[in-house]
Amino acid sequence: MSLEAWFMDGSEEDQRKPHRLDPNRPVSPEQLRRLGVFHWKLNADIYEADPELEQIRKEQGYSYMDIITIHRDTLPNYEEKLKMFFEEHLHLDDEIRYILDGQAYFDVRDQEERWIRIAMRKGDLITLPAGIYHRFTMDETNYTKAMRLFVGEPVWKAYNRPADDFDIRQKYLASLQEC
Ligand code: KMT
Ligand code: NI
Repeated sequence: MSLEAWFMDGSEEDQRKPHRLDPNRPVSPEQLRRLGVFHWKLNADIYEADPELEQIRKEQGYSYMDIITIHRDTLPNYEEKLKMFFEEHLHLDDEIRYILDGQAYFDVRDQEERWIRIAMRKGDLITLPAGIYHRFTMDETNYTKAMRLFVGEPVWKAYNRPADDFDIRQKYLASLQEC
């Protein structure tokens, strides 16, 4: 199963709603790959002893991992954090997330600055490249449990847009030109 993604409408309505265009304009896995977004579908029921996950971590060098449960009752400063996650930002490293339970959305900007919404469901492992503008939101179910992976010691620092002067941003833009 591939990821389901679509171009967003421009409405300011509740960020947790799907925000599909009418008619819906799907975005293919190929289009996402061109933006540097990669995906694996895994069996989240066996994440604690999954050889497939182990192999990906080894191959990609994802040495660090922790688990975050995003729900009003489990995450301190829930509202404040959700607000931060939904600010358009970038990181200096890849953002790697594996949905163990529940669901949520990642939004990424394409090469023409359009928002693409990616539906993350149980079993989806995604990597967003360093330097891509993106944001995160819960959907209407308001619950997700995710594994956070990182190459080496994690750096959570987010740079809100505009962050165009960073080398990583310029490097990312250059990587788009190559395809
Ligand atoms: C980010 O950087 O946007 C996040 O870490 C989102 C929450 S983790 C599923
Ligand atoms: Ni992020």
